Amino acid sequence: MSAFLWGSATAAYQCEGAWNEDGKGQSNWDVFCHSEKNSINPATGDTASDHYHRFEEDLNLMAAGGQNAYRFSIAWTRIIPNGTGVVNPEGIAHYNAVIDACLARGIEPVVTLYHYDLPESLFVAGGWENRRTSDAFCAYAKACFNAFGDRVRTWFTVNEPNYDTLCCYGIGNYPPNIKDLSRRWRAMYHMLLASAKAVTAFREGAYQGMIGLVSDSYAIEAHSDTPDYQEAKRLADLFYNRSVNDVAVLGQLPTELIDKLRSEGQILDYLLPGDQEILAAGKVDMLGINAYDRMLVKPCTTSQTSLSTNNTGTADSSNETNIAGWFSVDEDPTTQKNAWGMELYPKSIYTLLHQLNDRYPNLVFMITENGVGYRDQLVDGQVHDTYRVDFLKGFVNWTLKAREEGCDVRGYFVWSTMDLYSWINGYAKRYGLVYVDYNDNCRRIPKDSYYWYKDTIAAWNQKEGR
Ligand code: BGP
Repeated sequence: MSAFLWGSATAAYQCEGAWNEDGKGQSNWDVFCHSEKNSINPATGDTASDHYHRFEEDLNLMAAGGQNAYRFSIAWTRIIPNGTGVVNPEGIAHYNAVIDACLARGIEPVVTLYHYDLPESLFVAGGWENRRTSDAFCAYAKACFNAFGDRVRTWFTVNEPNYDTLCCYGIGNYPPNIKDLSRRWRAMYHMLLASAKAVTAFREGAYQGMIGLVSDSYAIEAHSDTPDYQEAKRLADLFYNRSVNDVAVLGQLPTELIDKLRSEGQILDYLLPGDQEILAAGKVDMLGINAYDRMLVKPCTTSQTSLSTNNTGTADSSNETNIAGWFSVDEDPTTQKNAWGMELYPKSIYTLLHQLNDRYPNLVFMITENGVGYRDQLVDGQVHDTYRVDFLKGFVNWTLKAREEGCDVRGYFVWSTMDLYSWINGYAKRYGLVYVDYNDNCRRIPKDSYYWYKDTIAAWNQKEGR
């Protein structure tokens, strides 16, 4: 059996910079971050962590830290700058260099095709609300399989269809900044359709390796077990988890979801004849799980849907989720949280893995992201992020326990490899194992968590006799 993947993860827009170099087209995030709509933390990814120019240095640090895998995303706008049409050879050359640099260091490249950044031309034509985007994505995916499929063995189609579309069309903090969940369901459906089409193209091309989708899945819990709380849990599971995972893993949109949306009067005219076959053919080989926190839910008592999120890391801002007719997100005053209100609750990964394993027996899992944001401080050339070590240690231990108990987890990736742009939160919210000194030419400084991770991987290898 191949080695367990111990790695870390990034996404193109968040770390690459070089936003207008080597023939790259503009993405919706380039345009949004350059606009006045980007008002909460008006930072851009223009330079970001300068990873585009420094990937070798970053890979050297990964290799020196014992990491044997790197999850990164490809910027669609570097490969097909206008979204459809001509392939940009400089974009292909860049990712060839990244992939080759991984392999030269014994690092398995784990590629995500889509991580939030959509070519602007497709975005103005309706983005994911437009079904044609799913065909454009499939053509882009084929270009990537064709160029990199001889070396990349682990692929993911789309990152977080749930969270991304919830921010784009529910909370409204990501472009196109809409607050209308009916539009969210449409966009998410097309993303899932796009993923299924790409999975089929991967199989038809007979490429080696595995392909999956990355899902932000949640352990759904509640303070009470009364029937109304049980119903809130069922609906939250449908809303966050099954709406994505059933489609990716079982190849079908849950009937309960279709019924629920219809009962709200939504017109599901985007469900077309023939789609069921597309979804059924495009079932994934594995599910990537981005694990940050659980969902503690309760019955919804408001008649208005309201969604907000804390993008400032201050008490002036809050996280609120009330989905009318579905559920509300509850709070546990006894658990610790970071400044952005995220619960620090490592056991959630154990509960989640078992919940998913019960629902989808024998499914292969990969923890594609796990991490915590803090305003880390560089003091005397060091970053003592003991809070992050505690958090990650808890998640690793609970993941391995679930694995020992039969959940087929094949890898674990810390979010993030180094500090990078945090969507809307700017650069103050840091996740990296490596500190990026934005005031000093993006100098890299490994944090305590980097060394902890290195030791953890070394201990694992020793135990496994590697
Ligand atoms: C996930 C995304 C990542 C990353 C992470 C941290 O949802 O896949 O891209 O950003 O969350 O979230 P944030 O940066 O919003 O704090």
